[in-house]
Amino acid sequence: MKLVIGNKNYSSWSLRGWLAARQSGLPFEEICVPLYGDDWDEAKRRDANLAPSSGKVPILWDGDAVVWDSLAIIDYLADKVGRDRFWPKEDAARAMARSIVAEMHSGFAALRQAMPMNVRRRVQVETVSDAVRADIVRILQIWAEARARFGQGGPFLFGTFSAADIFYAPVVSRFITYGVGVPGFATAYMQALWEHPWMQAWIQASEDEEWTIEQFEESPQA
Ligand SMILES: N[C@@H](CCC(=O)N[C@@H](CS)C(=O)NCC(=O)O)C(=O)O
Repeated sequence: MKLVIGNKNYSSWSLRGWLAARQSGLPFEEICVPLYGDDWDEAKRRDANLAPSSGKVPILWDGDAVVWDSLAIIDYLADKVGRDRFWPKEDAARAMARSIVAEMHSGFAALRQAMPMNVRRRVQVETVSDAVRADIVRILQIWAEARARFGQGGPFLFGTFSAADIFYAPVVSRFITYGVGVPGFATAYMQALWEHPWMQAWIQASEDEEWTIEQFEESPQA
């Protein structure tokens, strides 16, 4: 398999696709492309197979099969290696995990726009808009419920590492790098996720990257 991803420091959807590929346990080759610059547009023009359809990353190639969306990548890999590797076994837990992953996939636009993922960055956000605050409150509510109802088996949202953690990993990065204050239970969860060996590998690679994208280095918007 081949996984096309963007700059590790900035590309939150790539992080999800990459964690999904790691979670599958299958071997894959990683193709990292610099996003948002002329290089990326040029690369897409040169190689129509690089980013078919949406022109966005992550993209998983498995022989002739191509999957161009992070959630579809999880579904595709779960079909290949078994649902239990990605989703909780128990119905009530899996129902919630599926719902919160879908909620992340289709929502939280205010948070995403105001605090774009930037793994290397450390800033202290002083004020946030009502819309961003509402997103943060909703995420903390989701984490609290998942941890309280289903988190007994380990430090992650549903105990063991799952698709839910894959989808909320970029949020953990944002909360850390923008200095978002969170309650103790959330700090413990964020620490467990941040210290996960795959996250540590991604963080290290982000720090080693030389690309800088100016629009994501500007002061966070309230
Ligand atoms: N819904 C898509 C979103 C993918 C997406 O927006 N990717 C961004 C990078 S994080 C991208 O490729 N941007 C580059 C572009 O739009 O040219 C998914 O879940 O994978």
